[in-house]
Amino acid sequence: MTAGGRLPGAPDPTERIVLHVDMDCFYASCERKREPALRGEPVVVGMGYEAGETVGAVATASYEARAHGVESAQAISTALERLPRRADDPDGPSAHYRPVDLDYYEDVAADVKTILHDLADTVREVSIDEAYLDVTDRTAWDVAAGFARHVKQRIAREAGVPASVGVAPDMSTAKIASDHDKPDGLVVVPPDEVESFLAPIDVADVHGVGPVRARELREMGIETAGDLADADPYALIERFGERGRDLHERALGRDDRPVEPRDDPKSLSRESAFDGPVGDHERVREQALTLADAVADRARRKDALYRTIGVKVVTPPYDVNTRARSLPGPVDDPALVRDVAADLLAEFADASVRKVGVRVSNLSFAAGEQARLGGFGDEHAPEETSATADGEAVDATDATDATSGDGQASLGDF
Ligand code: DCP
Ligand code: MG
Repeated sequence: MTAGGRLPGAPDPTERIVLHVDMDCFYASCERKREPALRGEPVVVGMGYEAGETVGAVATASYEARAHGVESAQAISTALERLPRRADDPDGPSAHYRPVDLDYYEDVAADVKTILHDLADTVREVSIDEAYLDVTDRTAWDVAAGFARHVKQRIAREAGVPASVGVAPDMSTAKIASDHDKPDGLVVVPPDEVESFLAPIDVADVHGVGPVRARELREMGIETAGDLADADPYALIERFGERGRDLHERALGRDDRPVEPRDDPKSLSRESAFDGPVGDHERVREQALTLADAVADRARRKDALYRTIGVKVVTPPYDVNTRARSLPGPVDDPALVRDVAADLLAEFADASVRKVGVRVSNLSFAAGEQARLGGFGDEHAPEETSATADGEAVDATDATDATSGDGQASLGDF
């Protein structure tokens, strides 16, 4: 592999192995996890939808429903014309309609992200159902397909939902690869196949090309990524400014962006699942106190103060309950995290519990050293506090935190 036109010292993108994971019809798959009778059936999940009503918009549809022309962002009324409710038309083609239950989907997403953090040191969570992993140190090109299969299998087995995976030397190509053979896709594009893989891809699917730019490119006779790669970069720059140069580079599979975790979490949390529902409140409480200590420790290491302390309790079948208490001002107080968590948990003393979590949120960040004056010594090793990864690899719940960075929709308390 040659270094192309890169500056000396710039990272060689062909040295990296980037994996992109995107869950298949994610909300619908979550509904199937909760309700296995929906497997293999057309499923439509509606935002603002209520049982028996025609209001709302399609958040997602299972692939069986997509085959009938139902798609994301469509009005539920349109979807119902294409695929009536099962109960209304038991004989013809029909679908199961369900309202969005974001708490539950975020819970499943947190399980997925935990697995991803276990599989890679560097994970960039992009949305509730999508992430990039830098797996350069975990695999090699000749066994990358096996690694990707392992990723899919672990997600399926441990989180109970299907994913599509793409592997490529850069983020942009990895994303196109994960989308290339959906659902249940597994596409590996080694460095020497990037150009030929990208060439026939529709120009609208190139990273950074939205519908408007796609139309403009088509007007210029550019239909595919290959056309874009062959286009005169100066003509693209003239038309689109510096962005034109980026597009040209992306079409060639030249995307040097490193996989970087999103920083500045809105909250910090830890959670753990029991093997099965636990009715013994003392056991649940003990687990929550351990999690409280872990969260408080984590906040301290990040020099974070918190104003809100919360718990999450998942009860059968998969009901996600969250409770939180806000404090008068920001604190760094591990004993208080324990006390508040135990107190909030008391409401669930008679419940059987699948999973428990503790969260601190409403974070503010103290200025570096100041927060250390309280006597934290060398046990907070500098490499732990300065590295962006900062142990996130094993923290289940930072997964959801980073998801929250993307939008209000996923900014729930857990
Ligand atoms: N979503 C939404 N409204 C949209 C698009 C998506 O509410 N207009 C939600 C529902 C999706 C989830 O986000 O399940 C993930 O979005 P994706 O674009 O990844 O779509 P899916 O995962 O549903 O399907 P695919 O298999 O194409 O990834
Ligand atoms: Mg998806």
